[in-house]
Amino acid sequence: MSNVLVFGHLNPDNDAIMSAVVLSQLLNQVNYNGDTYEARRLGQLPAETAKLLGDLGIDEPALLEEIPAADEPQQVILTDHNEVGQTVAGIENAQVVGVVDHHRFGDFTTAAPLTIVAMPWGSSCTIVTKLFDVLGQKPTDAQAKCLLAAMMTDTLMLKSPTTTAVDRVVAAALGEQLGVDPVKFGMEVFLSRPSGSFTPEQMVGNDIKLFEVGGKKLLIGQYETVDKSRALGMVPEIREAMRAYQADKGADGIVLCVTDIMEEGSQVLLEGDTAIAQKGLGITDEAEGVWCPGVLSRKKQVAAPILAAAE
Ligand SMILES: [Mn+2]
Repeated sequence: MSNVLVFGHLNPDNDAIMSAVVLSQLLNQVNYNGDTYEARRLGQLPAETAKLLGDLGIDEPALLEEIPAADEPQQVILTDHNEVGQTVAGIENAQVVGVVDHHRFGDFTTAAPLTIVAMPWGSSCTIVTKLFDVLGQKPTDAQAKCLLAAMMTDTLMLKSPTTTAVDRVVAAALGEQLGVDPVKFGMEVFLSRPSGSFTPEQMVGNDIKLFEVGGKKLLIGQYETVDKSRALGMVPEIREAMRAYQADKGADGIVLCVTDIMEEGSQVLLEGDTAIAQKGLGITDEAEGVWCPGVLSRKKQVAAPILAAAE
């Protein structure tokens, strides 16, 4: 019997944490493979995640800083990510026994066979919800709340182009179980973020991922807000924070999308060597950033065209 650690990506968002928390609960309740499962986090909890877990009386997952080398490698399941640049330090010391993800696969290799559940749906929690069906279980109301909250933040209230028909059906079913309208429920989750108090450093580092593109290290961050005007009033400070973050991570360039959920678009700011990002997005590096209407999904509308431009 092994104790398997289950965790989402670095700089966790709501989907990264909730997918790990609820998947580990599900696997424990069916005694999957006869092993035990413990959720971990690879960074600070987003405010909305901390609030919902607190309201539901669910313990926050413990922080996992690194996986040390050991005779018997630590078994892990990755949720909401699979790329080495987005996972825990020391991942080479672990045995990845499973992946539950809705992202592209970049550099993923393993020595042993494993379970991969990957669907191009709007959130990893959509996949976790479907796994309840697969394993003959029904989510408790607390689990349904965690799953629906993550679905709504990851799909920006089902508005992001990453949203699929499956997400709509699953969100409606969870909403019906809970007796809530999914979009209204999602709006409450968004409003539990302290949007008025984000510092430029938090806007930059809150939700950012490292990509290897064309032989360079490119950071792509996203700050989601219901009102971009406050962020746009502090662009010089944000750009300074972007330069500091890029230097700290040793990256070549950094892209930050200030995404306005209500206006349905993103102001894109660039620092460092972002030639490939400019090519992929068809924009130039303007001091105030460039407004890209309709751009809500970092994965589909920002990372994907940048990665495609490098090919
Ligand atoms: Mn996700």
